Amino acid sequence: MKTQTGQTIRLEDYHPTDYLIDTVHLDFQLDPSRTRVLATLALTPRQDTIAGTPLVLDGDALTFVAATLDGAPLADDAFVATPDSFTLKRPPAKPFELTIETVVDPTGNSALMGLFRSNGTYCTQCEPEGFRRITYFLDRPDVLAVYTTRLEGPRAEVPVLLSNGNPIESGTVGGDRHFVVWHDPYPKPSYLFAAVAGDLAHISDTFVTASGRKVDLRIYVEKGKEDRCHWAMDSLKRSMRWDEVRFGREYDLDIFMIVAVSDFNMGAMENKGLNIFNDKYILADPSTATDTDYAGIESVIAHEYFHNWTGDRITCRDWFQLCLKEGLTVYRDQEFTSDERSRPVKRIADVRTLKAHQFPEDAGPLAHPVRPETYREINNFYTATVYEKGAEIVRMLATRLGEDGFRAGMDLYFERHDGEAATIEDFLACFADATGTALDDMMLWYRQSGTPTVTSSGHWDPENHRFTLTLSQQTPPTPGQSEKTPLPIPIRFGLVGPNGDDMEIERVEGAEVSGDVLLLTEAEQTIVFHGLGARPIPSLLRGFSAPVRLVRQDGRDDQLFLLAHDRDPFNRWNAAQSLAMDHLTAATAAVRDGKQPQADPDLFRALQTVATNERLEPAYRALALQLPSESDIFREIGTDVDPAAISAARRAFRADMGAALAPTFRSLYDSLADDTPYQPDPVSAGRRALRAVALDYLAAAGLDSVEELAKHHFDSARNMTDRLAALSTLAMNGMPSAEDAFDAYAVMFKGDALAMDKWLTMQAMIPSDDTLDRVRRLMDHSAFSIANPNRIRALIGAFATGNAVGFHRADGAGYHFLASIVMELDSKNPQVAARLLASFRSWRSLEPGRRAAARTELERVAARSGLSTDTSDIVSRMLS
Ligand code: B3K
Ligand code: ZN
Repeated sequence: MKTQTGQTIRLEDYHPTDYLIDTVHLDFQLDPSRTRVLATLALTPRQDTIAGTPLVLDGDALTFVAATLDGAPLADDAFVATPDSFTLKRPPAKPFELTIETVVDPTGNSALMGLFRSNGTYCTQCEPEGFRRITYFLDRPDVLAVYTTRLEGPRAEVPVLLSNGNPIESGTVGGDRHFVVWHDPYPKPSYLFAAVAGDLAHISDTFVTASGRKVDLRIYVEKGKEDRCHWAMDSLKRSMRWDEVRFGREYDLDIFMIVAVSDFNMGAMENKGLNIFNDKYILADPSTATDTDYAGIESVIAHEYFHNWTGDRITCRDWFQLCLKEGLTVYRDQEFTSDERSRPVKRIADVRTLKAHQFPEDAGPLAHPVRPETYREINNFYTATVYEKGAEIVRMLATRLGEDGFRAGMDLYFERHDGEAATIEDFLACFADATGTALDDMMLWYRQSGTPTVTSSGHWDPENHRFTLTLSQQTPPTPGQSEKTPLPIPIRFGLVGPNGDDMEIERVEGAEVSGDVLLLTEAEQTIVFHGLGARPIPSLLRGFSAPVRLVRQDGRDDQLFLLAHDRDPFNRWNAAQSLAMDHLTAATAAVRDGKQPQADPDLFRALQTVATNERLEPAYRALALQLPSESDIFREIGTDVDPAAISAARRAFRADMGAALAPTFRSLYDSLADDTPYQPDPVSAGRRALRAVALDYLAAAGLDSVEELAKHHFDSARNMTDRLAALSTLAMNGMPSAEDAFDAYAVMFKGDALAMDKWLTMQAMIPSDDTLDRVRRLMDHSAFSIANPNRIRALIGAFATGNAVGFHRADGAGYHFLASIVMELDSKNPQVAARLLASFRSWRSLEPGRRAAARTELERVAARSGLSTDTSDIVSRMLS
C-alpha cells in the first residue's frame, strides 16, 4: 500500500497521455491468494508524441512476473517494473502490443480496492485508482479502451464468472476448470472495469427498451438471499423506464447485471453493465428492512443505473471533474425519487442531508470547491460537497433555464460528448449553446468553496404601493480562498398577501426576474416590487432554490404566517424549522448558563395545526414535526459549541412539546394504526413515520403509560420499520425496557448481519456518557467485525457522527477512542479509516475544552508513522 507518498496533483497540470490504449485483453487465472492476470494492451503513440518517449504505467502493490513487446520477451534493460509502476523505456514509434503478467492476492486484499474477496466471492472495485492494483495501466479516466475479459477458475468454486459487456464464449479447461469470455464494445476508462467470480445465486427479469430491444436483467447474491432481491429488481425496471421518458436515455447492452457483496467500502459502483453493490442497498424484506432501507435501495439502484449515461457513456476527463458525473447523477436520482414519490417530501429530505453533511464540511477545515483544483488523495473527495452541492448546482441550472431549456442542454450534452471524457466547462457550454444563455458565471459555483449567507430585509411603502427588498450575499473565507466573489444565486420567490395568496406584482426593478425566479448577482441588491395592494410577506428561496444560508431580518410573526399560509410546501416546512431553531439556540445558551429553557406554546400550537392537517400528506407532517437536528443547531451556533448543552436543550424542547400536545400525539398514534400487510410504498411509509414521531414525542414527555405503549409497539411489530421505531423510542428516551428489547432483537436477528447492524447503530447512538463503554464492549460481540466496512459504519461511524453526547464527552474519551480506531484500521483499510477521521471535521467550532481534547487526538494521529495517504491527507488538512 502507498504510504504518505501522495504528491499534490493539480488541475492546471493536466495534459493528455503520450500513448492511447485502444484495446485491452485480460486473462484471469483465479486463485485465492495468487491470481494471475495476463494483460495484453494495444497501444498507439499520439501523433505529437516524441518518438521513444517512455511509457509509464501505474501500479499499486503489484507483483510483476513477465512482459513481452509485440510477442517477444523484453530484455531486462528495456523496462523497469516495481510494485507501483512499469516503465517501458523506449517504446516503438508505431502502434505496438504490450503483454504484462502480474500476480495479485485477492484474499489478503483488506483495503477492498482492486481484486478482493467478500465471503469467498471474488469481486473488484476500481474507482478511482483500483485498476492499478490488478495490472499496470494508464489508470486515469481519459484513457478509453475496449475490453475483452477472460475469467478462468475451478467450476465448483466459481461457477459464476462475470465481467463487463456481453458474454461471447465459454467452455471447459481440463476436467474441473471452466472459463467465460466477456466483451464490452463501449470504450471505457479502467475505473469502470469489473469482474466477479463465485458460487452465487441470481434472480432474472427482462426489460424491453423504448425502441423494442430486449434486455436481460440479473441480480446476483449469495445463495439463499434471492427472495430479498425483488424490490431492487422492481426499482431497476422503474429506473430504466424513467430515464427513457425523462431524459430519452435507453440502455445499450443486451444484459444488465448487479452483484451484491457484503464487504464494500461504499454504497455501490456503476461498472459498465455490471454494477457491484453493497448488499445493504439490494437486500430487503419487510421483516429486516425499514421504509428508509427500501427508499435507499430504490435511489441507489437508480443512481448507479443512471450513471450508464452520466458517467459511463460520458465520463470525466480527470478526477477533478468528479462532480461532472456525481453531481449530475445525484440530481438525476433525486428527480427520479421526486417523480416516483412526493416532490416536497423528497426536497425536504435532500435539503436536510445537504445541511447535515455538506454545510458543516463547507464550514470547516475540509472545505473544498465542488470542482477541487488540487488533491493528494482523490478517495478523500467523494464528499458531500462533490455529490450533494454538485447536484445543487445542476438544480440551479435547471431553475435558471426552465424544464425545456434544461432538457435541451442535456440532449446536446449527450449528443456532443457521447463516448468522450468531458469537463465541467464542456457541460456548461452545452446549456449555454442549446439555450443561447450566457452561463459563464455558473463556473464560480464550481470553483468557490464555502456556503454563502444571503441576508434579506424588506421595507413597505404604503403610499407608493411598493415593497423594497434588500438582499446581500457574503461567503466566508475557506482554506486556500480568503477572498470571495459574489455568486449568481437564483431565488425562487413569492410575495404573500394578507389573505395568504401570492400577490400580483405589476413591475420589478433592480434584479433580473424570470417567472418566479430572481437572480441575485451582486454583493448587495435593492429590488423594488411595484403595484402592491398591501404589505406582503416575502417567501424567499422557495424549494431551496440555491444552497445558501438565508438570514431573514423580519420577525417571528412573519415566519408563523408563512408556516400557516405559504403555498410553497418547502418554505412552510422551513418556517417551522427556523422558528424552532431560534428557540433551540436560545435554549442551548440557557442550558449553558445553568438556566431552565423556556417552552414555546405559540410554536407548539403552530406545529399542532400542521400535525393534524389531514390535507397534508403524513410523510410531510412527520418531517414538519421533526426538530432541527443536533448538528443543525451546532452549525447555527457556529463557535464555542457545547454539544452536550445542545442535546439537553433539544431534549427539553421535545419533552415540553410532547407534554403540551400529548392528546394530539395520542390520537395520531391511535388513528394511524394499520393492520394491513406491509407495503413499502411512500404513502404507507409516511403513515408509519408520522405514527412513530407521535410515539416518540409521547415518550419524550415521559408520560407514565408510554413505556408500555412503546414496548407493545416493539413486541407486536410485524415489520422492521415499526420494530426499529419502537426500539429507538425505548432506547433514546432512556426507558428501562430498552435492554430487554435489545436482547429480544438480538435473538430474533442473530446471524442476519444487516439487521444486526441496526442493533449496533441503535446502541451506539444512546445519548449518554456511558455509551462509549457499550461501544467498546460491542466490538467484541460476534455481530461486529473490524474487517467489514458496514459493521464499522454501523457501530463506530454511528457513534462518531450520530451521538453528540457520547462522542463529544467532555473528558475527550470519545475522541481518544476514535483516533485509536483510525490508527488501528489505517493499515488495513485506509479509505474507511480516513472517512472515520473526517468525523472531526467541525472540531474547530467546539468550546475550548473539547477543542483542545480534539486537537490532542488529531496531533496523535498526525504523529503516527507510516500513515496511509488517505489518513495523512485528512489529518493534515484538519490541522492546517
Ligand atoms: N462512483 C462510485 C463511488 C466510488 C467511490 C470510490 N471511493 C459510486 C457512485 O457514486 O455511484
Ligand atoms: Zn455516483
